[in-house]
Amino acid sequence: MSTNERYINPIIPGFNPDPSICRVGSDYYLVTSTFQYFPGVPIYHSRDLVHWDQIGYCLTRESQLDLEGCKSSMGIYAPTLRYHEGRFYMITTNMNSYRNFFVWSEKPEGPWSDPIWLDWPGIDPSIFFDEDGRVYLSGTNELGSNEIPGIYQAEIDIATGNLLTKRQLVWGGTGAQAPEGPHLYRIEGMYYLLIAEGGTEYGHMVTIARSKSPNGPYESNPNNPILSHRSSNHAIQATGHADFVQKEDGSLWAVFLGIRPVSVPFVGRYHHLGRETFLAPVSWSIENWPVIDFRKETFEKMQLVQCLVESQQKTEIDEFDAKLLQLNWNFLRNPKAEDWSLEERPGWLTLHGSETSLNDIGSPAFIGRRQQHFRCVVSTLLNFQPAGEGEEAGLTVFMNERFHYEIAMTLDLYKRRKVILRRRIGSLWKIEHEVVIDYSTIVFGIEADPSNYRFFYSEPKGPTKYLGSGECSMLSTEVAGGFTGVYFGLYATGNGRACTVPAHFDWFSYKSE
Ligand code: 6LW
Repeated sequence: MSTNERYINPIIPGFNPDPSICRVGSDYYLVTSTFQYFPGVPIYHSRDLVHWDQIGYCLTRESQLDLEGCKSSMGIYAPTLRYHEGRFYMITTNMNSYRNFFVWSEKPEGPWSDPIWLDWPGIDPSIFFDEDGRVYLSGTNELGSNEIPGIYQAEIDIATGNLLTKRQLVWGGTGAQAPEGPHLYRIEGMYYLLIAEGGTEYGHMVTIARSKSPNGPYESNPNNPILSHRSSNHAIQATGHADFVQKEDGSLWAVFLGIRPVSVPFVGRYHHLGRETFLAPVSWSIENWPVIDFRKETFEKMQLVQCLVESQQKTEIDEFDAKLLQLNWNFLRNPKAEDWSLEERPGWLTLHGSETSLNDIGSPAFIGRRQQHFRCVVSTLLNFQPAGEGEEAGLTVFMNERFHYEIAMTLDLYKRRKVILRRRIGSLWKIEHEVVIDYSTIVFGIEADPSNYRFFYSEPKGPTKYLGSGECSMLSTEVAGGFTGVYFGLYATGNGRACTVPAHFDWFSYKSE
């Protein structure tokens, strides 16, 4: 692909922030942050920088990723992915314990090593392998301390994780808030330190400094930022937190995060799909500074207009007949083995609702996948015969434990089965509609457009009945806060006590328009 060819951005739609990328031969690998979700840090593969397939996760074991009690939007923050002499390294912070660590693997699809813990504060750790064999660790100031905000660096022994030199401030950025997300590169004999500033919201930007030595002093680019959509009416906002990759042809490309807000006229802008991964070419100024080329002229070439209508289309039907869960499913925090099974009823996903509900900072019986398209329809077939008070199973659109909507089956006071549509928005929650049913096998679905979710159900092969709707904006980051995006999830819960019966899901379908 050259800069003249068209491609669709975002290259990885849906909640996929803080991308970090590396190339090995003609293969590209990319990782993103995952916060309270498990497994952690998906690893994507591409041959052309545009089409990406997930090939695994870096953090698949509790020994690598302890999310016990993890608050939403804590857990795994911005990772960095690098390859050196036959090994992939992924370094990140687990904000649940506020500790930095790396894992390594010879195979990007995993399994990855146990964590090598670092005596290193701050967030957004990154590593750089220099040509002379030295390895540099960089990251932010220690949050909540008196350290001067900026990028700190030290040499590290990559075999042990021990620091070899004293941690020192190398660049404070251009003076905007939250200098973070550093990555160091050596390009034609110069060291370039790429960082994010301004915070990950609408003021986000990418800035750069350079030095003849990895230890500095660093000279700030007089034309910083090299990417920002702050104060613009660009359809893609909050662009920042970039990483560079060089193609085999020598051209430089950047991956970075951005958001696609939906405007509600005279009310505000809301994004509910989370921060997504974008791609743009990098050009060089005559003074040898890189510029991320995401201007209006290249906008057309990249079909960014189209991406606002939709991302790359997708139809996925999971019949739950494989031995392992498909890679796109995530749990909330560390799942309990007894809560879910693909074997109990072969060809079905079985969830054993526990006392933990979708309202808890815990691990309910839940599997979810990202909403990646504004316009899409998800549906599932559930077989469930709730027997006790509070037992419930269904389909949720989930931002976090305080912001979620669900269509579900439960019992009414007379122990009759009923379908409910519940919406929880912060401290407010309400069952908006309920309908008594006399069957126990039911299709639940959600139709999404950029502004609304419409909830429907049907008896298998029966007519579709709409139960109501809810605004997407109420599940957006602007309302719900945090760093994640919306998931569609299958779940079961006993709402305070364990369910006496399992919930069986025969299939799950995700169709973008
Ligand atoms: C991440 C920081 C950021 O650690 O948001 O956009 C934080 N940048 O670099 C969480 O994703």
